[in-house]
Amino acid sequence: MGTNDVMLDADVIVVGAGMSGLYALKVFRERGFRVIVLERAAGVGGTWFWNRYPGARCDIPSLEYSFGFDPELEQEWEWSEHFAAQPEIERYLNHIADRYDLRPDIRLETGVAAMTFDEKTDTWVFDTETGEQLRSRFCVMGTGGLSAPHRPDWPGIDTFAGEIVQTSLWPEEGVALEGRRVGIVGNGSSGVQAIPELAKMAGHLTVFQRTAAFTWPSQNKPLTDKEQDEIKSRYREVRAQQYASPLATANTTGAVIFTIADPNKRILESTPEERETALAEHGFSAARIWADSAKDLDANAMAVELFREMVRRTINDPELADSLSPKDYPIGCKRPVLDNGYFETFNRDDVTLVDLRKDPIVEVVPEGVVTSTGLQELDVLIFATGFDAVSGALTRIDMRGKSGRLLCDEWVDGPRTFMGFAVADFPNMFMIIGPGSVGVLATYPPHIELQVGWIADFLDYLVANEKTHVEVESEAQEEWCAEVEAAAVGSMFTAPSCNSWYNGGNIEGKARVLPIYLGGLDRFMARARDLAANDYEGFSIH
Ligand code: NA7
Repeated sequence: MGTNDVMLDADVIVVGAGMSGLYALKVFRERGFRVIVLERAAGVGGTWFWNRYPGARCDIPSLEYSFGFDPELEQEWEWSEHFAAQPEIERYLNHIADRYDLRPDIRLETGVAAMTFDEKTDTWVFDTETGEQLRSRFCVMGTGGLSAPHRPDWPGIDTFAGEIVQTSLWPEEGVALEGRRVGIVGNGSSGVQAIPELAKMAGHLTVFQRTAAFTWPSQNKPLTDKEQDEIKSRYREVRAQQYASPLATANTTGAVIFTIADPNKRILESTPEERETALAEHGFSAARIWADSAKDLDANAMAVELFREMVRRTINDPELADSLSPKDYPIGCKRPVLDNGYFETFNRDDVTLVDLRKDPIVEVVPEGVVTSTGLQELDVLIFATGFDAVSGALTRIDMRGKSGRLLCDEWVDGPRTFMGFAVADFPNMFMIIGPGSVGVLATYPPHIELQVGWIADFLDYLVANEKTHVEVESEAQEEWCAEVEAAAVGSMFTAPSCNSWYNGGNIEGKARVLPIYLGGLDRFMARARDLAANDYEGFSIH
């Protein structure tokens, strides 16, 4: 069978019905492509389907963490808080699925077990976990950067007689916590959000902490009509700012996630009185108002000390305060964590901290978790232990490109891509916000719009020119990888003491590389547009 007469189930198969997949379906379909979306979950929403643990909330202001492709949608949707909680975002994404009639082309509970590029016909063959086989010309991965859950394999974990849950796989029917002895492992964003809520519900909460966290008060509050109307009255300008900015932000309301540094403040030159005033005015956030702490490790160390001072002032018990004080790694190496009363929770009598650096895990037994000082009896054990981030959702699929090359083998030393869009030897495959792009550093919905638009234009170009094969050249890919590396020099993400999901350091045995381009979304997209204008140079097309 020639390439043109092969039977296709779709022109494009999109993997994932989260924000990326939903928008990709809408756009590709409007461009005339036949599209099928494959989704493992029982509902749409991706991250916002799975992460339904108590306290789950976005850390980007709602009015910016939303799509700008349809002004009517923007005006009709009402956000209730500055930082929307999971149920509200899940409702929003379901609304999008309905409003644009996306559901008929989405197959839920249909995970992708394997995908293989068929070189004879220039098509992708998908084997689903439900036993079906589907074939398409192109595939577009909307699998997300934080969607491959990671759980440590502690000895004896399978013997636990109670319930084990992961924040990132929280059951839709919920988990009974009231009055029970609950343990939680992990204090990144998920743990820090969940801990104050769990403490209110559980009979007793035990927090197992490996690394103390820097967290910043979220300052979340209800959105007033006035605030919302003000942004809505100038939404085009806000979106234009987002699309053109390095982080896809417009600094509308409470955009505190990335930085609140004052360009005129340098902690290395500050007096003790100035630092005291900063603590009085900003509390924990006093540690991140300094411009010099982002690039200078000495300045950063002083800012860390300010944070630790604030922990000492907040926590009643000095030994507990010491355990909760971050050490040995700089501010800014991990993604900022926004909190709602996290530290204060540890002053409660019904909350215990187990500092795993002082008191390591020995094993899990049916009754609970044994550490070096003894048994913590538990009814429920919750893992908020993060993700095999950025590349994990892709490497967990048995994806075979040319000559049967397996993606997870190709990426054993870290992902190698061209701008996160494509991978050499994996023709006709595109990724939305893939490894090697600006990734999670730019606000997802506007960022997704730009990336999907670029991919859709490329697909149009291929069809218009009657091309059935597109593949990035390895030289172009290597040049891009070198550029990503160069852009990361001097950033806190690559500080030797930094272990974070950004750089793979959160998972034992994972290659330590930063597959995120730090040059900003504005520069990234300008580059992508130039490439398109030059007939997609760097790609071999036939
Ligand atoms: P994170 O930020 O990766 O946090 C995971 C937490 O789990 C972190 O405190 C880890 O400690 C801890 N962890 C991981 N493995 C272990 C083991 N084996 N033992 C003890 N503790 C462990 O994931 P989140 O889900 O909280 O947040 C991910 C992103 O989602 C977040 O940045 C936002 O962008 C949204 P560690 O620091 O590695 O020592």
